[in-house]
Amino acid sequence: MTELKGALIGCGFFAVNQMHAWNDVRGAGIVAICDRDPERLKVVGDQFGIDRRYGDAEALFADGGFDFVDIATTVQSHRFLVEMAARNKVPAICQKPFAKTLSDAKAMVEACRNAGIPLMVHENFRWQTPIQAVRNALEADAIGTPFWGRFSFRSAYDVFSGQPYLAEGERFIIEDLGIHTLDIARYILGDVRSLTARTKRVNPAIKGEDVATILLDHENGATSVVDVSYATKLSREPFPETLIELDGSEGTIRLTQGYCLQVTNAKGTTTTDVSPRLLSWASRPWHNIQESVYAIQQHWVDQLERGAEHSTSGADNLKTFALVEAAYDSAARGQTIDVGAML
Ligand code: NAD
Ligand code: 89V
Repeated sequence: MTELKGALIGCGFFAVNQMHAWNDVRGAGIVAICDRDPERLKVVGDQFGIDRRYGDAEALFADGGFDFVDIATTVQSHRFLVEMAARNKVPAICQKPFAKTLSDAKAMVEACRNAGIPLMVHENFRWQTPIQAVRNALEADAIGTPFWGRFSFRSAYDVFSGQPYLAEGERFIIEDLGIHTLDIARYILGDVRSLTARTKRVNPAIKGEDVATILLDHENGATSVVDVSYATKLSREPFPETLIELDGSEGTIRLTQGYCLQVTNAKGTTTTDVSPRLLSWASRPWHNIQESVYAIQQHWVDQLERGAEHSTSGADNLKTFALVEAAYDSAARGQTIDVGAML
């Protein structure tokens, strides 16, 4: 198999995971990197032995010599860089949050569609081993038709030391973390018709909201709650686990802390350890996220080879991003939002 050549733009905190994962992925490798911060360019270039280094994305594209671009910058530059990839007809992966606004996200999908290039959003949480296990149990018809769900991420983990920008934005937990939880809710229970949200800021040292509770009406008639918090001090810190409860016509699924999956139905209850693997370069407690980075990047290569759409394509992610915008809108206006009308 010919190895696909990739270029990575943005060599910050999270990109290091992406670079490790590219080393492990079958069928692709990174040949060039770009960051406007020379220090980050040097740190990542030296760590991963990449000689082709650029301080400017235009110069990177002008030199070319790669089959895809992996955009790992923060959200402010996503539209600009995805549109640059489209102009250069280079398939692109873009980190979450996909864009600042839904209209930007729609324009990015349109630009890539017009250019005829694949676009995948690096929405990796659905690729976590425990989330895949829940989806597999549902697909195996373990609990019949699900009618209710809860997708919960409650923590007091200090995310601000690694990602200081998270303390500075007007928007915080829904845009950064809830976006993953909302995507998991869609992945498990299907698309959403309408949504109602409430938010709070508990930590006085940050600008945005750090608590959100979101009620989702799914198109298939199921109801779910997405609840996320970075202000929840527990005896055993669960970061970065998403806990899931699903009730179905024939049984229940519970994904509890410690990566424990419990399925109850007429046959009884089975309990399975669905812990993620600790990859050679990973470290606890991040290993759950790190393994999913590897999984989504392998999926990128596999789908390119098959010529098939990616699970978290730009078009798919519009439906998750709409939930983010709807949640902020609902919390601000105290109203239920018709999500279908936004798409
Ligand atoms: P960061 O600030 O540490 O790194 C971003 C890097 O991009 C910086 O080094 C910056 O100099 C560079 N950059 C910004 N604009 C650029 C441009 N136009 N051209 C070249 N370089 C540019 O941020 P981070 O914490 O690594 O986060 C990056 C993205 O990853 C964010 O969107 C964040 O939400 C996302 N993220 C995703 C996950 C996940 O699990 N999917 C986890 C953490 C962060
Ligand atoms: O996954 C993320 O997007 C991260 C974190 C887990 C810290 O919220 O920003």
